[in-house]
Amino acid sequence: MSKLRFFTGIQASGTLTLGNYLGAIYPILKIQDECEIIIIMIADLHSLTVPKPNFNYRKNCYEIASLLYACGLKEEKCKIFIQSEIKEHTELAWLLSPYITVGELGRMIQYKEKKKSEETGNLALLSYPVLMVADIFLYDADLVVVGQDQQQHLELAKNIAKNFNNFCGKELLKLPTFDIPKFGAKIMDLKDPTKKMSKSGNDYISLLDEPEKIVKKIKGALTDSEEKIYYDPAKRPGISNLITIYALLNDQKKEEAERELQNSNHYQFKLKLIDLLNKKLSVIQKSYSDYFFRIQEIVEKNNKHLKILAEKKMFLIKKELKLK
Ligand code: AQP
Repeated sequence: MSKLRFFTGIQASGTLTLGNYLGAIYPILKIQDECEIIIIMIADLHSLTVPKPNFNYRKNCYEIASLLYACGLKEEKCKIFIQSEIKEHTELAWLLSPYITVGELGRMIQYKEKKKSEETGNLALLSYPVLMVADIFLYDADLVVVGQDQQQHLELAKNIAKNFNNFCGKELLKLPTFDIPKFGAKIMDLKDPTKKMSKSGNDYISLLDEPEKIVKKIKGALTDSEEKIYYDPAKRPGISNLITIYALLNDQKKEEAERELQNSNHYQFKLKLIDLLNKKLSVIQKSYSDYFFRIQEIVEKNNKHLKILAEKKMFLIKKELKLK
């Protein structure tokens, strides 16, 4: 296989969770060696759609970047950068805005949901998918990986690219392969396993949680009254979520995990899971401290590297639109 240019993004909206790790970082680790370059954007601008008073976005970006490297992404290959440092993202979003209607944006499920919880649908909540589309096309990526809940935004990205390329009469925006990880793509909340585990929620596992916190959180995770351990997300969302986590951390298929756990009760299963999680997290946490110490320097170097690619792409686009 020829070497891929990979792109993905992570919002700067809090500390990374086990959901981010298993749903987003883990799949990247698996394909790391097949990629020529892995571009990971820390999306601080996207996080602004829901303003958080006193939240230190920049510190959070450095924390996330350190954690990503600590999870095993290789510094030489993986270029983690900060979105707001590269002005071409917002500039391209503006240039692409005429190729989508307000009606289409208003139909985005995420917008409708966030609008409900924020009461007022601000303009950024409505228009942020266009910024996401700009992020995607700025680096001519071959492969773009996003979470399950972004499916609808990918369709939007394809439409905008089609409209824009039609207008230009050439394929200026290169359509990448889009991928959404399947099994384990959605890790659920521990107390309410019908909801996604989120860093802005209350019941997540942080990659920086100490062992005692892990014990407390896993012991307190909602399960059900049936003792037997088996996977059935529709009827048994709690236990199925824990099986998913266990299987992914162990590099097993869920059937293998089920077989291994068939003679355990809930209590024994939870103890095994606590042990496994603490082992994984202690390795990540140790490496995190080393990275955090020098992350600013690494990220600044990456920002410069990506800025060159973004500028080249913008030059071509602006030339096509007779802005150059
Ligand atoms: N629970 C999850 N299970 C699997 N994958 C997840 N991801 C996030 N939560 C889970 C994946 O992590 C990547 C980065 O996500 P993000 O930070 O950009 O945004 P998000 O999906 O909105 O993540 P959060 O934690 O839920 O953030 P907040 O609370 O700020 O909205 C994506 O690939 C995502 O799918």
